[in-house]
Amino acid sequence: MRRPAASRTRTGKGGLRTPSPGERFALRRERFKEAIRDAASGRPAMALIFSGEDRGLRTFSPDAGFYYLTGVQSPDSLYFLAVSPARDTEVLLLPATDPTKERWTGKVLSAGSFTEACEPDARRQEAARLTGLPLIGTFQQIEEILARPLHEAEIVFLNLPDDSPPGQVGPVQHLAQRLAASHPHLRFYHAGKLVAALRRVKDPGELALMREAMAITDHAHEAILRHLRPGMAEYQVQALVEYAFTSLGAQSTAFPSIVGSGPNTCALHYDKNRRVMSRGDLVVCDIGCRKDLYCADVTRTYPVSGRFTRRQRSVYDVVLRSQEAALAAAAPGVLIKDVHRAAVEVMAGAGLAPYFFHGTSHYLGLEPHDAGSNEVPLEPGVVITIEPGAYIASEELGVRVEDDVLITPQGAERMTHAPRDPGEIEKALARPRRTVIL
Ligand SMILES: [Mn+2]
Repeated sequence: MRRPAASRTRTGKGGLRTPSPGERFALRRERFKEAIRDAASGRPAMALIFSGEDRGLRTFSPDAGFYYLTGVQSPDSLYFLAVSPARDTEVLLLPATDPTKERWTGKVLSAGSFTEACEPDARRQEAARLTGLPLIGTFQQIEEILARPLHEAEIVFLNLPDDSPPGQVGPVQHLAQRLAASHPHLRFYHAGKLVAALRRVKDPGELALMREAMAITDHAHEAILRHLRPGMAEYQVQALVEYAFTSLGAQSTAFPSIVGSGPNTCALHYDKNRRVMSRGDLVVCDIGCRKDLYCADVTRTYPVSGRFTRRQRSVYDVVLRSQEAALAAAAPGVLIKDVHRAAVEVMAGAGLAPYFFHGTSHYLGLEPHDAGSNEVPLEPGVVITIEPGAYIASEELGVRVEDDVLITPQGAERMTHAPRDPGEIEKALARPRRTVIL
């Protein structure tokens, strides 16, 4: 059994206080260390978790597992862990501090150095404080750091990317191949699943950030309801949504905004957003922002004219009932496929099962489709989406309704609140609609 994620640290006086960032990440690493020890069954093992490479002008985002364990967003960094019966070693390697580069790209968390008195300088101290990791070096020291543990270790866990294109060997695979050639006794395993299992249950700090991302995404939906009108282009809705995200303090979108109207309501991942909408269309708006790396993901389907047609409303009602059934099914001990079954049953009862051809839920967190196994029962602290849909292409009629849901000890809590009741949507759209003037 997993221990519940700790939210507070006991103080000396027996009181409770919110943990510092360093403590929060140290706690996650303790659980990771236990997972590595379990997986290695007592044999000496190492884990190498890389942040990923900086690719020049493209915006860098760190490997989610690396960020989860360290809180570091710098490229070219490594969290190194060696466990053996004798001792554990943890080292954080960061990019060397490079003031010349920082003139172009700004400050990043970097390794710093030592003062003349041989003490860690301010940059190194800052890195240690934010991560809770006292041993810090530069990424160039990787060979030196690995030398001794490599003699002892029998098993190596690496965060190999899951989705690297076939045939393409990235730097992590390259390192693995090199180590395998020079140390043939080593056995290599993927660290991703171990970190994913930890990431599945969110701690209170993570939930707080997700609630912020969700509140901002709800606001963006309300902004759509104030502006949606025939003649508006899908990309204008997208612009409005992304303006709301940024102006409300989100750093970015969590995924490309999907604004699909008319025939595009039936394209699940449509993100071209080029069509001009007309009276009579539905528009599926599947949007989400990111707050401090944590994601929201909320879908609503609106009638562009302000009123659902009788047929649109009947399909919408079924999708909403299907979502309610799935929400009622979501609880600790239940599998994601059971939540899906509850949604499908309602669709099937209305003859819409053939038009619902995707899963009902995915995990949500540091990634919009977050890590975690679907074979493990839901438990308190897990966040999933519940998003049934019906897509009748011959009628250009697609409906999806998606909310973000926290599993609680009692069942499930809907965390997102943008209007989804059809009457409420029509009422909101009956107000005079604003025009965005630039
Ligand atoms: Mn989703």
